[in-house]
Amino acid sequence: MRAMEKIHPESMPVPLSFDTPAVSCDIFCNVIDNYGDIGVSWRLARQLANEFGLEVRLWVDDLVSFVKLCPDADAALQSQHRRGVEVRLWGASFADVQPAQVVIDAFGCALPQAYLAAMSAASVWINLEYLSAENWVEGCHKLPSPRGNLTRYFFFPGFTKKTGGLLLECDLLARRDAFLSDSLQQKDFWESVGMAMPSADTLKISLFAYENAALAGLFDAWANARQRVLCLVPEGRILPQLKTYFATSPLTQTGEGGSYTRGMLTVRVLPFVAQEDYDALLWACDVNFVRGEDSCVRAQWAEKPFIWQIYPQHDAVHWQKLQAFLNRYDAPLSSAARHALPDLWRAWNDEGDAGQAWNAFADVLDELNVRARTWADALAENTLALYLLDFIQEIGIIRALKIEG
Ligand code: TRH
Repeated sequence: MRAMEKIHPESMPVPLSFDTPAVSCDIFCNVIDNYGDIGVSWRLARQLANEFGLEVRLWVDDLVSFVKLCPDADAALQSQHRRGVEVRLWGASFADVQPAQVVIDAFGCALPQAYLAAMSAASVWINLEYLSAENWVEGCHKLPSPRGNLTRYFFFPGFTKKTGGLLLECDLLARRDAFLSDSLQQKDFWESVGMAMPSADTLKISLFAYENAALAGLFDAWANARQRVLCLVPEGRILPQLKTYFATSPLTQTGEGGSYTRGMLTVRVLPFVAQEDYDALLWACDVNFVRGEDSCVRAQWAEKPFIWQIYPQHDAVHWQKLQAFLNRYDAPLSSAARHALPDLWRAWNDEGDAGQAWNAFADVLDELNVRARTWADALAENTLALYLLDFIQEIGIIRALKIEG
């Protein structure tokens, strides 16, 4: 592997020099469901390729899901180059594939046998884990797991310096600030979703969600709110419930292009957009409902109050994950906000009375706006790609020492 400069999180990304060949990196993504697995893998692949000059191949076993995030890609191709990344269909034979210097299996997916057999002890092998705010993560981050002559290392994203941090492109925060201070960019965004810029006294909410029986109560609360509420819903799993709500609610007006109005509430359904374009929706709104893992992180970088619908697990361990996050996020809040925020998050995740919980949440929005900013500012020091490259170099040094010893 070519030598990389020691990279510090405070520093700007160090562009790799051109006098040596680029470090090669294979990222394997097994799409289990939804868009989180491919969302994280695709974001990391682009960042490693475009900000750090790695030669990245992204192996995906479900190109149809990939095309949702990258609409100019072709789900029928075995191999294609998109945004500086070689995207390969994971399914074909690996007999002739030369393993990369850095191998990342996203979320513990099992590598193809033939590929594994071709890996050498010199390969740096990382298991990129799911994000969690739980305390145990710090103890497990970077742990080695020997596999024959290979070693696989756990790499845990997280919220502290002792974890792998969060995915954050080097220009994201500047682009966000530019958007927020430029009414022309905002106007362009609203035009892109077929709308005029909403009035300043309209509360704008994005709602990206799994099925949720709490939706009707929430819509009722917004329909009866004191101020206008504009809710933008990316198409997806919540749509059948949305349609049922408006089909059965009296006084609903149905407008063009998938919009519904009832009382103070207007709901508009939006098409699913390319991954790079989703951030503008979060920036343009005052409150964001997000889900899974990647959209939740994006909502945090948007610096707006947000409600997280965590991916539900059968053994209910997601409640511990949710609470662990809340413990960190809530700590400096006033007593009113420390009740209002978790109450709404729990009601939304529990499919309970989110409508009732909403009103208390709305009362503390100013405080939550401040918290969203202090939270994101503190987190921005822990960026995943930089920590990962530091760690890859660390492993390389450990290995070199072992060989010399
Ligand atoms: O789709 P998710 O619910 O994903 C998941 C998966 O279910 C996964 O199996 C699970 O383990 C994980 O959650 C925790 O939510 P997530 O992670 O937010 O991924 C959605 C991706 O879709 C994210 O990268 C943002 C992107 N996106 C777009 O590209 N365009 C859009 O219009 C929208 C709304 C989202």
